[in-house]
Amino acid sequence: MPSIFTKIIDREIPADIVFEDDTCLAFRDISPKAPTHILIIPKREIMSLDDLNDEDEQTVGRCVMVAAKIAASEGLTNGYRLVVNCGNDGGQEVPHLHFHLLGGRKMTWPPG
Ligand code: DGP
Repeated sequence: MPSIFTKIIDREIPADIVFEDDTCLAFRDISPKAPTHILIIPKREIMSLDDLNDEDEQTVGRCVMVAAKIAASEGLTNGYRLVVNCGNDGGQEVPHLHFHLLGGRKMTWPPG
């Protein structure tokens, strides 16, 4: 199902894109929660972790690899956090699977 992220993939709305390949797109979060806050999304319209099927394994793996590469290119040598919110209790607002790459400050645990 198309969401606002489909519009970003299709360049119908602007975003600060930091990486793109055939599988993934990465862009800066519009409301950053850390000095570096980048969203990595699959181009395929997968609503959430709960909607993955076996064919998505490589896609999800690619997104995680891309997140680690971006963390390096953003200079997050002191560590970072990769987060996926899933469903209501998980705090997911946009119904298109996305990985939050957060860095540039010390993270707290447990998350709120
Ligand atoms: P989540 O709560 O996990 O669904 O996070 C959705 C994130 O998406 C949230 O941190 C804000 C971000 N976001 C929502 N709309 C836009 C947008 O139009 N552009 C960008 N760059 N980020 C967006």
